[in-house]
Amino acid sequence: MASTATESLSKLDLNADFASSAPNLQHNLHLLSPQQIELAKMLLETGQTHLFEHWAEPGVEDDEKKAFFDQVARLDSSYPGGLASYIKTARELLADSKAGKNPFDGFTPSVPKGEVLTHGDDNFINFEDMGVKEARKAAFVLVAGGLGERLGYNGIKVALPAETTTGTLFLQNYIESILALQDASCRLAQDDCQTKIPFVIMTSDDTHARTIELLESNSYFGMEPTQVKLLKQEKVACLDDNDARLAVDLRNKYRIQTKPHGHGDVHALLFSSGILKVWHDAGLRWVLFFQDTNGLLFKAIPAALGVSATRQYHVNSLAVPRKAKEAIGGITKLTHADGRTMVINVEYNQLDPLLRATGNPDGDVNCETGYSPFPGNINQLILELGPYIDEITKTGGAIKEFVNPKYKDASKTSFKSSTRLECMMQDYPKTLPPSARVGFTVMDAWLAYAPVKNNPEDAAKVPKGNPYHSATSGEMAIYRANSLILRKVGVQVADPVVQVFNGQEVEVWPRITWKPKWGLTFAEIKRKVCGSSTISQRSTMVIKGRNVFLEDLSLDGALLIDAVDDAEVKVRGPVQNKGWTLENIDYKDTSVPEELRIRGFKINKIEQLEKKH
Ligand code: UGB
Repeated sequence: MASTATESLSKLDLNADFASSAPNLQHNLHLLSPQQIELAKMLLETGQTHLFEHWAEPGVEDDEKKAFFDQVARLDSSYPGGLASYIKTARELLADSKAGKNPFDGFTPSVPKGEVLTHGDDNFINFEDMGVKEARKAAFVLVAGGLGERLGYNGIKVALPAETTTGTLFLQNYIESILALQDASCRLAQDDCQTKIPFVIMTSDDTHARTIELLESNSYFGMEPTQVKLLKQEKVACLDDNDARLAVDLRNKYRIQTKPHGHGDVHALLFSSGILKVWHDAGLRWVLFFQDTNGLLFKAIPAALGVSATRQYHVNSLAVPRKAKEAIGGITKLTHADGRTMVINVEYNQLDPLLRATGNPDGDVNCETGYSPFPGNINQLILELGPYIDEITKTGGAIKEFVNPKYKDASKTSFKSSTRLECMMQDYPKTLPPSARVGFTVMDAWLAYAPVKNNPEDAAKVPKGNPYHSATSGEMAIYRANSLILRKVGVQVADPVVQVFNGQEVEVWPRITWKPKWGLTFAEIKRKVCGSSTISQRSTMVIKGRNVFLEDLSLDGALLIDAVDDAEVKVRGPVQNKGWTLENIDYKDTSVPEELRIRGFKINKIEQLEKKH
């Protein structure tokens, strides 16, 4: 025993020279495991000596020293290429940023051509039909690691109600929509289809535990727990200066400050989890990525998936007409002076400078249509699994990163606060070869996009005519979309009234909601509505069954229809009652729960007709 200890101590002495630049580390080396010593070497070689400046003598705070290396090991293993590669890339990107280098240098932007869909026409119906057929070969991936600082909500965003008429939560809506697609796709398949569509949720330390708790306390909203897999993203190290010196946590000198790396992490996580291969072996063909708070999303999914399958797109991004300066990226064709081209999202803060730098002195402005000529990226991506696996096997899922330091002054030598590298999932096509089939699909925003991102105060300041992207507008958009869809299938839905909630002027349509299994596609809704029905503006209608048929209904009040899947229910005749009303509340009124307060209204359930079957 004694001789082994002496041997290893003498080995350590021989090796300890590497730490001569960090005497405080050198004194503590005998506390470290061989793996930790390797990590220490890497830190010194990458110019991180300062991390050990505050280290105490052996015997003091030894547990903290070990915890420091646990953190370094985590940061190292969760980044493709390890921490050394992170620091190297950071130095390069910080140098480019200091030099004011434009990441799009040499590229000229132009408006790309994509598939533009019109809701409800034959083309749309055919794409939806194709999309539903393909859905049994799809897997869904929700990126939900973001805290939503712009929204300022204390809980996780997927736990917010998408609308408060039924109180359906975002996560619930997503799961019920995937299950409805699964059923519809299997029914079309006509074989003994037992497909369970896989659903991955990317979480982070900020959201992981609360996402599990939400799923478990709601029995996974009807999904089989084995269908759902959570992948947690790790944060990345913060950087203190242009030399990419890692930032020491001010609250604990044995920790490195960390911040989120962005939704681009999803690709590396899917790759390292091995799940893509499992999907491929199971015969899956598509991976659909989506974000945490878009209550309209699944109205767009069947048609978009149909476009991917028909056009054989390796990458298909969903887009909506974009208002200039709206905080969503613009899908742009970039042509390089050397002939290279790519169709890619240019993030909202980069589009304006890029346009100005390339001969468009007005920058990001609306054209004669009243919209930016660049379609707005809503960050819903459909990737074909085979080519996706081929690509990320090469890259390890690493996505091109960027850095956005806030400099103290024009010398760009120091930062106001530490920064870090970030990456975005929509930058995946940046490494693809020119032969890759990269396309996009544009749909109306009323149908496809109503995220909940802004807090009431910021939403109220959004320039007139631009979308609020608030809890208020997100909920109202669901009622508007459902009303417009019912109008298209022949229901006379009354015009909306304009009301102001939390300082935002919104159209209030009848509060019409349905479960995804009732109306997944336009054709299905059309099949379930016949005769001549009317719905007044002050009405509320909730459809919970699958086989509910509206026939000559005249609704002026609140009607709730709940039916088991097998029951065929016909809803007819006049229904009139006092109904449900909207009552204004102020977002500052803390006596009201936060998830209601951020909308600026609550629903008073005065009188309703309930039909249960
Ligand atoms: N997210 C993570 O899972 N992890 C992270 O580290 C960060 C975020 P934001 P953002 O469609 O509306 C995006 O913050 O990044 C999740 C596109 O980049 O809501 O400002 C997070 O939980 C932009 O091009 O959005 O902007 C959430 O689900 C535009 O398309 C998602 O990532 C815009 O979204 C997005 O995070 C949009």
